[in-house]
Amino acid sequence: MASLKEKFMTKIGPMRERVQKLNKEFGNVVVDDVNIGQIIGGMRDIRSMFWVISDLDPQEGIRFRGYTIPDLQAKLPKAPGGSEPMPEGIFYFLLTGELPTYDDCVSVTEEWRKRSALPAHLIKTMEAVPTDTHPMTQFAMAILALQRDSKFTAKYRAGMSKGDYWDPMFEDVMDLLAKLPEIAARIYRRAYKGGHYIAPDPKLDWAANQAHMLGLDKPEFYDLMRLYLVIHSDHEGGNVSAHTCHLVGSALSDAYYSMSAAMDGLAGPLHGLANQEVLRWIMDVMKDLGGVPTKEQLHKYLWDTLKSGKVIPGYGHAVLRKTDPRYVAQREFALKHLPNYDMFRVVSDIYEVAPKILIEQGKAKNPWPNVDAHSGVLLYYYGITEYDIYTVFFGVSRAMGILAQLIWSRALGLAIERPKSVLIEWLEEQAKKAPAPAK
Ligand code: HAX
Repeated sequence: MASLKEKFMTKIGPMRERVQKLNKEFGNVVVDDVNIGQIIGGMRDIRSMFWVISDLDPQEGIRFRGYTIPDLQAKLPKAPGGSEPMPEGIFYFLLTGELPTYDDCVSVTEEWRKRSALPAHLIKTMEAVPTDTHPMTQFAMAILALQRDSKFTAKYRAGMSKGDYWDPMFEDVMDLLAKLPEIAARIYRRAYKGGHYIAPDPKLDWAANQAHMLGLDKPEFYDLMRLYLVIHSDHEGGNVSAHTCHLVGSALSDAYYSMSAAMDGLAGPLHGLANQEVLRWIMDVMKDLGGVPTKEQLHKYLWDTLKSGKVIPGYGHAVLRKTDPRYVAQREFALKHLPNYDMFRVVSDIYEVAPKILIEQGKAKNPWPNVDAHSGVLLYYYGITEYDIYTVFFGVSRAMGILAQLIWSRALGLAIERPKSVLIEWLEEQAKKAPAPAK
């Protein structure tokens, strides 16, 4: 059986050829127009980034290498006794484009286990941070502290050919992914469990070990972690965390710099932090309304949230125009395992009420829930009630996608990113040249 690295090596040559052919022979083909609204409005929908591993359709949602979430649930290998796909499988699949066997997944688990020990300097750094520092800050700092050990940076300094960049990048990515679950668990146990750490269990797969080190040894929760870590792994290239990783990496900053920067973006409330915001908001709803509210009460509460100038967290999306399939996957998990849980009933009722209100308000282009509207309630149910930690788990998962792409970016020799910014005078000049708008 070929190792993941050997398998990946077989994919580099053919992909390089495809990219080089496109660039050389069709580099001048125009594929998109850009208007002033897009330039002012966050570059929305401009097709200007090359991503190898996933694609997001506004109506259908995410496809990982062409596969939907239900496809992956059916086709990716499961851990013994588990019913959700192993994250090791999605990483293998994103990187190589080939569905792994169970043995392939086990070899990734084993590879990560071998690389998982946290260096003493990292532990010292983590212990020096005040425990009430936000978990995402701690997470980004911990990743950055590991930069000291970057193999890419050491090899680059020693002198390395461009064609070889992908190799130490692969090594750094494997080293980093191996360590993320324990870093996340240490942040959690230090902030909320008195610093009583739980050692990893070498018999467990990556996701189950994440659950175990958090202190939640329940097969059902192992499965939730597997599902959670698979579905958050990638969402094409333009979202803030993925784009940040790509942008920073394009300067040949190594995996630690790129990933740490990506986590700073994921920590924004309009992006990954929305999962924490959703839970906080639901707790407020239940506190203010004395338990599970009626739909009439929810209706008023949602309107009050909007009228106070806030967003409804977990709703809307920059690309999606339908309910996020990642929301659906989590809803199905909840219907199977916790159908009568009060907080899940509130989440379900919001799903009935919020889209109608957002449509009536007429501002949000997408009134439907995104991934973050559902993840918190599942974690809360199994005992992770400290919602400030939620985005860290998102980060552990997102690392697999954006770092798989980073390896590809180095393998393909992708260029440093450098879009052209424009001044208001230039935009006004373009506006003057345009035909007068129809009255
Ligand atoms: N509640 C209230 N208003 C909303 C809204 C929501 N959930 N979603 C969008 N809007 C508003 C926007 O704030 C914007 O208002 P202004 O015109 O006053 O600026 C207007 O509707 C148009 O926005 P849009 O074009 O539909 O949405 P954007 O592409 O600009 O933004 C966001 C997409 C996800 C940031 C947005 O929908 C939002 O703020 N949602 C709530 C936060 C959230 O759930 N974020 C997580 C998104 C998924 C993700 O990245 N996860 O990590």
